[in-house]
Amino acid sequence: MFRFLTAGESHGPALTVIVEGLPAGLALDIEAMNDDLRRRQGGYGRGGRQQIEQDRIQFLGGVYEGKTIGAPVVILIPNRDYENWRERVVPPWTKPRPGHADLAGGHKYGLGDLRLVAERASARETAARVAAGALAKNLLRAVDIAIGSYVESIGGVMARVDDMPLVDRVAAARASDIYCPDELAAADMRARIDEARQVGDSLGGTFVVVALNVPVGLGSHVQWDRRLDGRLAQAVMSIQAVKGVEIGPAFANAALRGTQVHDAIYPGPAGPWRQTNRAGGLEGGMSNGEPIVVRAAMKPIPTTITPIPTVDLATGEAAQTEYSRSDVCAVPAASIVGEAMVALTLAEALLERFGGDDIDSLVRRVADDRFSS
Ligand code: EPS
Repeated sequence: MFRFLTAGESHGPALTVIVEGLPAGLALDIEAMNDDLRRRQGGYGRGGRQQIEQDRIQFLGGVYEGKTIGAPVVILIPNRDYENWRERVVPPWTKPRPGHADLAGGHKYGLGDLRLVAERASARETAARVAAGALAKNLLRAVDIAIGSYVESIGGVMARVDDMPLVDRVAAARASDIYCPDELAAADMRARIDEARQVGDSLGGTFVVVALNVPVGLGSHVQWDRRLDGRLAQAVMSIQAVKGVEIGPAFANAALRGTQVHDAIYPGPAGPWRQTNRAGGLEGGMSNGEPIVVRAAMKPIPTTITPIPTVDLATGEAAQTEYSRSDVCAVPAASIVGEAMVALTLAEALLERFGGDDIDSLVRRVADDRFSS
């Protein structure tokens, strides 16, 4: 069984994650893992907090001489900002920010100080998810599965990438400070973010995660909770501020006829072959061998300099939200979290299908399956 759990608060001593179920003997590319953490911290539109943090992987267990040993892997990411906050006396937060977890979380857990809700709801937690996802990517790389992402839109500015192959989109996004493969659109996105910063507002957008060379048959059609499209949607939807998830061009497909949507199958030298991928790599809740394409919509960050009407829960009176430091736009960062959540979901599905307590037997089984498909 492959599973992971994160713990830690945004301004607590550290974030941590335990990942269980990775096969033994998996070599870990620590530089690539730290690079994912660095990419998550970056992206045009971030606020002051990222000047303070410098996230790096620290292993506390499960790894020996750069390889997994089959035991749970424990990763620690210290919060540098902890030192700045531990002595600070902060009055209780009683004005819930619309769009944040504050109102429902305070009610549910009986916490009068809404900061205690926000501390865990904060997207700072995604550093731990990206660390876990980076671990999963080592497993996926061992069987030649590649994960990438790109920012597709910010604040209504859309990238035009239809003519660009997926691999080029992902490569161009890596070279961009806003993780967008279309340079013209990227310039407009930056301008939109600058403008939002100036007027004290925030922006959302969409990003796309792709998985290439995924073996056929991950997930299953036989039971609802084994369907890989549903599992991917849940994993990506669970990212803070994500409110929509789409597999392939699903919403556009809904307006077309069946013969315009379904990807015709042709005989090819390496087995059945397709010219199109409007299914986004998933049919019947299973991977079909085409690239998996998952799109996510992120709402604008709920912490805005411009106040939003709310209620002061201490008095029951009408009030305005109070600003606390935040990002203007975190869509680029969220795209890296999206990669992590897709990697973790695929790692789980891969291990379900091919098993393997050690990496060599897993790699052999995947290779045999690809050969016979
Ligand atoms: C966040 C608020 C900001 C973000 C934070 C998410 O943090 P702070 O309150 O310390 O300024 O920068 O994201 C991170 C710290 C991170 O590493 O991604 C929130 O309220 O969700």
